Amino acid sequence: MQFCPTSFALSLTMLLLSPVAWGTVNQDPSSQSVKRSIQESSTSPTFDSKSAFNYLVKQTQFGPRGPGLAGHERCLNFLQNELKKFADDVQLQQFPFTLSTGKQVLLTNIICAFNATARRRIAFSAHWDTRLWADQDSDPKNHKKPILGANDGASGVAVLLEIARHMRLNPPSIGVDIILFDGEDLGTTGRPETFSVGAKYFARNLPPDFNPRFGINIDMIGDRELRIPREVSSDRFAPELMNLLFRTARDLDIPQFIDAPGSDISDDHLPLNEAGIRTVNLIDFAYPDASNKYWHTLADTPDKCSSASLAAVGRVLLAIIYSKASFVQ
Ligand code: 1BN
Ligand code: ZN
Repeated sequence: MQFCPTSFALSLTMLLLSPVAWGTVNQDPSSQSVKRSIQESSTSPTFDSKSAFNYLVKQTQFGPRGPGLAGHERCLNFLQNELKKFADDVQLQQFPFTLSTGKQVLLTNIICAFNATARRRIAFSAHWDTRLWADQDSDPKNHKKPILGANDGASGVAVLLEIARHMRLNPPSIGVDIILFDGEDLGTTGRPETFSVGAKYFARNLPPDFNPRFGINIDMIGDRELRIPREVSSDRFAPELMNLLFRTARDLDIPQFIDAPGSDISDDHLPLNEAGIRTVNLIDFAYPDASNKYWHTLADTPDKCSSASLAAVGRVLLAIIYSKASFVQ
């Protein structure tokens, strides 16, 4: 065999970049700029932000998607059909729940596997339901009306649908589980423990063999004025994963990730951590700014969101799937 200096250099670079074995290397070499540029030019996939934003708009076109509403049932059908095009396996986890109003509803978590036979797996999640009550709206007449949830509901799902579509076209070498939780937003304001009904049910009824190395939950990441700080409880549960996410964003020049502490938010990552799956939450809980004036109001509509914001998160998650996941011990 002839000696080829170019392929020798490439092999050496690959050897330097690849973790020796899964889980044994936790040093992300991305601070070394030469390696980084080689790595990203060869492996950093592109995230289709227009397609993602279409997914956001599509969900809102079903109307409010709170449990018991027509939009909830129609959106569930859409999500199931769309994910079946992309995933190896799609399962529904259904269970009854009684709302604070006394009404009985059926909740559905959607659980999908990509590269289903891979042993090394990671998980992504988002909630697909929207709040039944706009109880933070400035007009009290709206407090019992359901919200459209362009940001609070559709944004996280839009990014994960686009990632699912991407994985169909570019099969990852690791396994990826995507869970879309129902019933995240049924809680009573001021009682955070009453939220995340679907994620709690999932955590108490984990599918057999569900064992990802870590999880990343995304929520309220569509805000046009996106700023994602480090959610406080996530830094307690999985500081190395948080470091990797924020370092990846910095290396990719994604300014929407703010490497500074944010708030402590009760969200769907908490039940997963309680079930032993270390999971972080990427959330911008300042919609559109510190006033949070669009949160749980009728103003949570697509015009308050942007494709660039979805892409900021989508690009980081794709980098995790295709080149960075193995750096988490
Ligand atoms: C996030 C989006 N959450 C609800 N909609 C979680 C949450 C619960 C945030 C209680 C603050 C308080
Ligand atoms: Zn909400």
